[in-house]
Amino acid sequence: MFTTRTARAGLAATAALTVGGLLLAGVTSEAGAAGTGLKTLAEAKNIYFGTALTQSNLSNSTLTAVAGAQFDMVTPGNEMKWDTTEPSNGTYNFGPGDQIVSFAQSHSMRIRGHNLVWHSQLPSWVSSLPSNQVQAAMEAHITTEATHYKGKLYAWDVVNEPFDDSGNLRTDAFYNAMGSGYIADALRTAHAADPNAKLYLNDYNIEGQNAKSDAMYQLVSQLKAQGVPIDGIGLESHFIVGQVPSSMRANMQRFAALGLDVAITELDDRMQTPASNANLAQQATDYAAVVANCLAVPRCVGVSQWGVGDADSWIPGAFPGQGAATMYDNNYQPKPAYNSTATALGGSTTTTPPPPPSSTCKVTDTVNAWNTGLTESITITNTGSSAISGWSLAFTLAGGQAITSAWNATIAPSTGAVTAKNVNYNGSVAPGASVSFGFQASHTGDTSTPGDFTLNGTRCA
Ligand code: 9MR
Repeated sequence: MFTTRTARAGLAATAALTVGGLLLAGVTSEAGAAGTGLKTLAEAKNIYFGTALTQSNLSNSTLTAVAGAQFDMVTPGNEMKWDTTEPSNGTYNFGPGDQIVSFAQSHSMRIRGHNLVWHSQLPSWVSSLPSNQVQAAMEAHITTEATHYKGKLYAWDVVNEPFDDSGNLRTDAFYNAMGSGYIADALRTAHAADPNAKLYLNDYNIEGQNAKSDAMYQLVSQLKAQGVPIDGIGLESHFIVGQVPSSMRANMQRFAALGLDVAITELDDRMQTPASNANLAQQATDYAAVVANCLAVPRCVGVSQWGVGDADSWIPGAFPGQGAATMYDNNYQPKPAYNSTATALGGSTTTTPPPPPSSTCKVTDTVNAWNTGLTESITITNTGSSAISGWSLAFTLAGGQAITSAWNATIAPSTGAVTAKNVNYNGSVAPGASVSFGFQASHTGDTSTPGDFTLNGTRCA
């Protein structure tokens, strides 16, 4: 099983390397570096972790810094769609898409082309064509765009969202002109233009097993049986918190069993805003579950989030009152879902351990307590190799303890986190030497001694 994905990843890497000799160095050094971020964790598992980027995103340096550091796959959010690339019949505009490609290449990221044929973001001239001209227009569009980007893309979403919410093929311009055969025709045309790009059908609400994913399964079964070039299925994965389908993994496995790659192409997980902590925690659980599903299915090639952070997500615009759907907040700070994703990818999110005790000081303390009071005697030993000239020892008293008097030191404040400082006659401590001081305190039952001591800013053993 593992071999399958390793092989897939290898093929994918080859595709990236053929983008140009320029990329070779970048990809190699990236893979070799002990980097951080989701992409590094994902690559160690032979998958990618991607994001969508739009042209306007590229002028936000905070966003692009996160994108470049965390993700190794880019899907253009809008820039390769028909309304941008061929706004009028035979007039092509690849400038915006080229900018995304350029950003991706300069950051050693691969690219999922999105998309060639879609009922939406389709210029009106296409749907206004006489139906006997639609096939030629579609084939010309696919051929011209896929040829323009030939060799630069890892994959193409050749047909996007072909099904309606009930699982019937949408009766769009393409279906109306050609029937269901437009899909095979689109795939064949794309394959002829860019034989090395992985060719996908991509849709939403096909993540779990349901009528719509059943319809997609039937369609791709037939396409495979007919020898139509199709390589993968994109599961968009626009989720609502707490609603990742329990059948998602089994659903992915059945597509994989047809000999297809599966990709999570547009992951986000929306909630009411402002986000509650409970929903952010559920979102973390959801993201981890999606990543785990991908890792569990050898033919799952990667996960892409739709956008970098909540500030650039499409959700608030499309679902008023909802948002917070990504791993990064409005300031591009990681959210709980980022940590759960990193953990699911095999990373560690344990907090930085405290520095090991210094070898330059050692503290012992003894306490003598009675029902309402205590005395404590503290000895500092200079275990370092240089003399201490003036000392300041910080420690925290147990709750309820209040210092009433001190000797051989001045201590302030009287409760909580306190600092004891030398008096004029005991500030110098030679290597190997010790100095002692003490205090009397009242207490309310907790007579424990401080756990940590910090001498002149350094923790002591
Ligand atoms: O993110 C895209 C957004 O900027 C556009 O306004 C929107 C128009 O439909 O399309 C968004 O991306 C869609 C993607 O292309 C296909 N799946 C659903 C995505 C969200 O609508």
